[in-house]
Amino acid sequence: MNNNVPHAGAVLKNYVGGEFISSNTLFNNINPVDGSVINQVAEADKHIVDLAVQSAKKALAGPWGKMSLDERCVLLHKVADGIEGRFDEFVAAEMADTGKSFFQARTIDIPRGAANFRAFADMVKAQSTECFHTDTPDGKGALNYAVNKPLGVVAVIAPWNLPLLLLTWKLAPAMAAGNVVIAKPSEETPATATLLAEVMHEAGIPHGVYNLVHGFGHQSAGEFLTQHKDVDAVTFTGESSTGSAIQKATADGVKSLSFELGGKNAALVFEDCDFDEAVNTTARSVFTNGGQVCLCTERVYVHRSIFDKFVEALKQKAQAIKIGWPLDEDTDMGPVISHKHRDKVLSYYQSAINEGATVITGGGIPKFDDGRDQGAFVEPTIFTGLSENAKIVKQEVFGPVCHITPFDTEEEAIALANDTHYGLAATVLTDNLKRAHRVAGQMHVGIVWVNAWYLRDLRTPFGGMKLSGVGREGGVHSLNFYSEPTNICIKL
Ligand code: NAD
Ligand code: 6OH
Repeated sequence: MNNNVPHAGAVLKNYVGGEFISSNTLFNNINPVDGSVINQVAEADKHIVDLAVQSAKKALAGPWGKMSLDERCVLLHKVADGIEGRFDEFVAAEMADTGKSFFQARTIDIPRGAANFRAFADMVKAQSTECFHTDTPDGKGALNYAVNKPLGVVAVIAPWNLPLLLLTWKLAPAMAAGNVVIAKPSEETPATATLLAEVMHEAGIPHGVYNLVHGFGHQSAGEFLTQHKDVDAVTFTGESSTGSAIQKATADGVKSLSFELGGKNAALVFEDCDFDEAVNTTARSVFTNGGQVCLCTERVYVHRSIFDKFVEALKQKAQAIKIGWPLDEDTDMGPVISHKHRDKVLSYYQSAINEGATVITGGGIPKFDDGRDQGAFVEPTIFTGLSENAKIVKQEVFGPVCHITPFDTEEEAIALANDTHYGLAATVLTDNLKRAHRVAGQMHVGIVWVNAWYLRDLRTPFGGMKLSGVGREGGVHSLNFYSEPTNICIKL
């Protein structure tokens, strides 16, 4: 299974100041498809994290801080070239760590890793700064203009669901804006961040600009980073509760924070939708990546006049999902990330059943009669019949599951969709243009898709309201977060 996986059987090291370094503590990196050990990972202790921070500071004061914007952008394009040049290795590493399908890794995760570097290298060159002419009593005036400076040492803490995509989504703008970075990938998915260190090295990124520390959150590399006095900013994607812990840990140091957190996203399916398209889009939004995308739909609200027909059609889609080995061309869905996460997803399935849900399909573990029975698979699952207060309707599951509720009026649908502590994304399915604008404008979320899902333009604002995040990234929002403007006022 792991034969073509880069560094299979070896130790994945930290990358600090341009050197790959091991540590005294190793942990196993597990393939969730069959529970096998892919390789071991060197956990960074406090000393290694401190070395990374000091190397980063040195690079900022040295070659990276002195480099012209043009030179920096050329290097970022070289990093994108490097990812593309080692494309198959990145795909194999991401598939082994996550169990995601070959199709998804090669069409979404890894291409976006390269695209993030290209996009922000181009966007930073097009960035302008503010300029104001100011009247003064002597009539001669003053000129105000802002210059952008990097924040400094930026800790980038990433989750396991889209490992390279989400790490580079933050690394690329941070580096484009001139910062030095310390990447902390999830302990579940250390491989592509390590390959990226090799690419950075080969591309000629000056030593200390990109540092990589492996480990966990609590009392490990994650906390050592957020508590480090010389880390100037923390940019984090992950669970809302972890965001809260990081907010507490960074409070004394008053660091800049950007958080992309969890979601409990709704899809609103109106009676005037293109029915087949609405079913296809909803199936994609519920089951892509085994439901392990923060933007996935977990609550579906369907107009009562088409409810039964829609539930039946989505059931057919769920039952047609091919679950299996990542390398099989026809595999649609792999396992969830780990046995621990599978237990969590299954406990939500059980709570739905205990609360009286109707199981439309799924609800358990698929049986294969081969090595996959040792993996972390769960069935794509659809429930109906629960009240809006049921646990599975309120809390983020992060698995291939949704609950479907009927509604009668547009007002009711909007109220149901907004009745959540989260506020990341919503999907509106209707062919009525006025309704599309009216409903989309009333969603309390950062992103609304109308007749689409996960259609991304990297220039657009991206982020969440309420428990789903703090701030926005994407386009100028990213560049602004990763920069500090200094205003210069010149008396004329
Ligand atoms: P997680 O919060 O458990 O872990 C994310 C990262 O934080 C990991 O690298 C982990 O090691 C680290 N970490 C954990 N505790 C820490 C601490 N106390 N201090 C510092 N670092 C710590 O999240 P996960 O389980 O890896 O990812 C799934 C979650 O991420 C879901 O809730 C999902 O909705 C969310 N997510 C959100 C977005 C978004 O853009 N809004 C994108 C992807 C995932
Ligand atoms: C959450 O799991 C997915 C987030 C996606 C992005 O941040 C992106 O830029 O596509």
